[in-house]
Amino acid sequence: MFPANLQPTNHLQRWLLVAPILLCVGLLFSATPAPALYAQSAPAQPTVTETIFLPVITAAQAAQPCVADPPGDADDLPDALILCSGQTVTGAVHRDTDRLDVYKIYIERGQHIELLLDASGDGNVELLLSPPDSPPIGETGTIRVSAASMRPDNQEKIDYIARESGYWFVTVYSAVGQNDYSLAVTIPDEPPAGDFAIRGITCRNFVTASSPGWYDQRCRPGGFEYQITRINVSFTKAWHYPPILEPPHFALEVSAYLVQGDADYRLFLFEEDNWGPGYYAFGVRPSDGAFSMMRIDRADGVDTWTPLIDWTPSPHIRRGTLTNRLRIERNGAEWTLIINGQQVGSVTDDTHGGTEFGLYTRNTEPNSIIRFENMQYVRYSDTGTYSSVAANDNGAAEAYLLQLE
Ligand SMILES: [Ca+2]
Ligand SMILES: [Ca+2]
Repeated sequence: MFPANLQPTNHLQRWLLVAPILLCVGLLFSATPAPALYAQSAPAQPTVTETIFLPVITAAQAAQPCVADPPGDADDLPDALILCSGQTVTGAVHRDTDRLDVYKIYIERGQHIELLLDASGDGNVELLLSPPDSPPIGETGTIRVSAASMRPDNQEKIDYIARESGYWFVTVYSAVGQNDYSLAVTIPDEPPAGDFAIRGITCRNFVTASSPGWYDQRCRPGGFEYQITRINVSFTKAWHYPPILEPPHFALEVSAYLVQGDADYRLFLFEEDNWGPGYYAFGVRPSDGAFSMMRIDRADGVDTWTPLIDWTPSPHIRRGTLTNRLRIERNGAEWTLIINGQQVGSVTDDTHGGTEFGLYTRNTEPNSIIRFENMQYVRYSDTGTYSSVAANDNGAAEAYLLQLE
């Protein structure tokens, strides 16, 4: 069922490496006389202390070659074609005659994956990422999805951290019409973080609210995107509930894009409640490709904005309505700021602590629409409270069932 280069072979390779070690250990123990546990009168056996160095072979050293499948046409998950990092594949999907092309790629738990889909045609193509144990789409027409890019145009982008190791499925889906596409896949050549928990954040944990003439904010159908419509020129702070950040060491990621108008989009982090002593805001201004990191201190109801990094252009920011991925990593007072996988800055500041975060946007044109999607929270295991978080938050349950229409 599986080609020779699939993960079971990798498991086999690891066992071939580990088995001799276990055999040596087993022989060592079998050669040791049984301890006289109950022979109280027996003299104690002399203890021979000898240090034995066993070779340590880690999985990371057993590099697995990735061999891509030849070009083809797969329409469901069991037939998915293997992709490798660095590869770009081309294809075509049509709403009526061939609406799905399905690929898969091996990702280690904790690795990032970046998928870029660029399509042309008269339709609308979407990009979906499904976890390793996803069932076939089959007759149901539903697919399990952990991350999705469903923009109104054909410039789809997914950045995601794998919650588990395995073959993740990448589906190109024509929602409308005929689309020729190219799909580029990149797994950055960086080791996964040591010990961490990952939690997908559903947009349903953000407030649904509307005020005529001012704003409208809500989760979009499908559950993947949170949309803020800024009707007049002002700003919106939408905060996640319940509080989930666990200082001191965590990271928060979100993808965002402008649908229309002109606005920035940011992550903001704060303590206590939104109207407490202050907060931080890290974000992108897509009109001119700039980012900033601000600290906002509140006293007597007045906010004072202090730029830790003032608006700075970055070549890593995609402009206009294209999707950008924001990542903020905080370890105590140390902050690392990353956009589209590239570090753009770092600051040191611990004026404000906090366990809460939200999404922020400030528009300069009326009727601006901003969408946030594929939010992830990473908790690093710097404290003993980690393990229970990991057990709860790495399950495949954090995927949505999407009905393909
Ligand atoms: Ca197909
Ligand atoms: Ca689209």
